Amino acid sequence: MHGAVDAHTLDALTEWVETVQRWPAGSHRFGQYAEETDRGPVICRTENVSACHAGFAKLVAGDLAAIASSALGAPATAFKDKINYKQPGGAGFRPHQDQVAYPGARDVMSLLLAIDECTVESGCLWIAPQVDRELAVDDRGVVRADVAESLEWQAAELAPGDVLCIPGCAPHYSSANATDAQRRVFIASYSPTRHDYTRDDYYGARQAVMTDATARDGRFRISTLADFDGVEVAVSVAAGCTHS
Ligand SMILES: O=C(O)CCC(=O)C(=O)O
Repeated sequence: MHGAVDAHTLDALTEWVETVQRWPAGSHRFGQYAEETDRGPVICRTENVSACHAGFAKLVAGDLAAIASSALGAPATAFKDKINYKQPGGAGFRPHQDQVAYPGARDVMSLLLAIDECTVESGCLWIAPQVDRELAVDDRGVVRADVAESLEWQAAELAPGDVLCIPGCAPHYSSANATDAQRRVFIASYSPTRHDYTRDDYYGARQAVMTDATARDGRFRISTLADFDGVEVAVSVAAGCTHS
């Protein structure tokens, strides 16, 4: 969807992202993650942004909820959101399905809002929109390589302010950012309001699944699945948020 947010909102959004991006790694209790790149450690993701930022909270409950409701054909409620920064040299994500990644959620629709230009070179999303069922996964929880190779992938190049709707079963992946510019996106995930699946449901389950999975395989993860290809910058996380 081109120009899903107007120029005024896009300007505000860029300012909000820059504020959140300055939060130190480990300072946000839901996750302010950093990765190692050739240029040094950089912030790669903020999880549950709207929990601590009124501007993002309004966008998630307002304009983006209207788009999600229309895509789902039913009133939609957000249960998750995040910023992926993909700074120059920042890593990509292996093929995965959101429906598999979000414990207990049904009929998921994620909305990816481009903050910067997303091109093949900067690591835009690649999506196989025709898939409507859960696919076989490997020990990381991502789509098995042979299955991923058999799919027809489309590059979703986006301009700032564009929104890509990602149905829960649509596999997607992205490559590393090979440019000198940031490729930041805001992603909010919804399910039909009638399912009564809440932000507390999701974030409670997420923490438990991630703790168990990392205890089992020792892998760095910023998601329930080990889909992120980045290299960890280990930080200690306080029980409560310490960013301002
Ligand atoms: O930001 C990206 O390139 C990948 C987004 C995604 O699929 C995810 O965060 O799970």
